[in-house]
Amino acid sequence: MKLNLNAWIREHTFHHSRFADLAALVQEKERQGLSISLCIPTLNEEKTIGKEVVIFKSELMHRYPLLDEIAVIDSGSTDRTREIAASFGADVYLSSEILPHLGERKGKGENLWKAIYQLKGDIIVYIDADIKNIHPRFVYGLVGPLIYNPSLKYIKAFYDRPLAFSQGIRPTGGGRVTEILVRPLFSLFFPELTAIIQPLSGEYAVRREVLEQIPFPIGYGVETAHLIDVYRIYGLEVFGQTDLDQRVHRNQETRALGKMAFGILQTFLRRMEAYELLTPNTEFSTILRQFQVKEDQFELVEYRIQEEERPPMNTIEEYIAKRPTSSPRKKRGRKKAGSPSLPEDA
Ligand SMILES: Nc1nc2c(ncn2[C@@H]2O[C@H](COP(=O)(O)OP(=O)(O)O)[C@@H](O)[C@H]2O)c(=O)[nH]1
Ligand SMILES: [Mg+2]
Repeated sequence: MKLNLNAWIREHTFHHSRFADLAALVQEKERQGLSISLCIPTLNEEKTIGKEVVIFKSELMHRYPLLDEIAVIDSGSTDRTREIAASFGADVYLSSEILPHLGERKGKGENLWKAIYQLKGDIIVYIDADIKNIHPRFVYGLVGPLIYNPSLKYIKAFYDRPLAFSQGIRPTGGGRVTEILVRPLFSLFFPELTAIIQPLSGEYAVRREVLEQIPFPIGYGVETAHLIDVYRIYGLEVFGQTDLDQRVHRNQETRALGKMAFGILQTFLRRMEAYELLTPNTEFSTILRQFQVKEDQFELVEYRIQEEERPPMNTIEEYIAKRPTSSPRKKRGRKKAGSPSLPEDA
């Protein structure tokens, strides 16, 4: 399949500065009669939640009424997260108290799902609570494309545009789990989704009509599931992505990334099954798509990687003819040449 994603990337990739005229943004939002809710999922985020709430409330509610609602949905923090968020004026909910008869699940995705029920906005914007360099752009950069483009429905954040080094271009894109797991999987089975620079970013703005019709993994699979399911319903055209410059947040250690990858794989494999994407004769794509930065621009690069396989040597005629004969004792119980050489189940 010949796939050219560059036109999509040009038209659907924004920089937050395009939406920095907040008076104009609010005017257009009000003209359309849209309402917008912010959801911040939390678990023990007392260090960062206060500043997030203060900045969004003062800039995007009082000064420019872009947000109609600021909600913190908490997974049962044992620190002062809920108390601090409430003291700065957020609506604070315990995830377990929303739709309580459906039982309690632990994980970020659970809170994002409960937000659809609890919050009122036509658009919901999700922002992680552990961002250390918070700024109003995290919100207006994501809702801006939805306000100005009625055909867009799902806007993802990306960040950390890296610099081109003198010895070449530093390859970039997402974090480690994105580059090692999600991008190769998308390259194989959903090549168009490789146009999304950071598929696992925790910040996105979405229209309610989309959120209410897709399932939500409760843990780390939620972003991957969203991309696949929204893509299957609407195609790539409804997605957009916004460069939010730098984001500083907690860094996870490698073992935590393993847990994240494990959840993502479960989510992914379930979709492979549901969409019947893997059958005995599935042809794999051999193009891996990554991003690199060239002259300060993101550029999609393609690598053809074909992992061909050689058969077991004991199926090769020439090998069978010259194979050294082993000693009689060793020979007992051995399989005939040509039979599968993998160990059998015990
Ligand atoms: N890990 C985790 N995060 C949660 C949970 N509930 C809410 N969160 C919030 O989800 C957001 C993302 O979590 P984080 O650990 O930073 O994930 P990462 O940014 O993908 O590495 C943060 O705001 C957390 O406070 C939960 O049960 N587990
Ligand atoms: Mg984080």
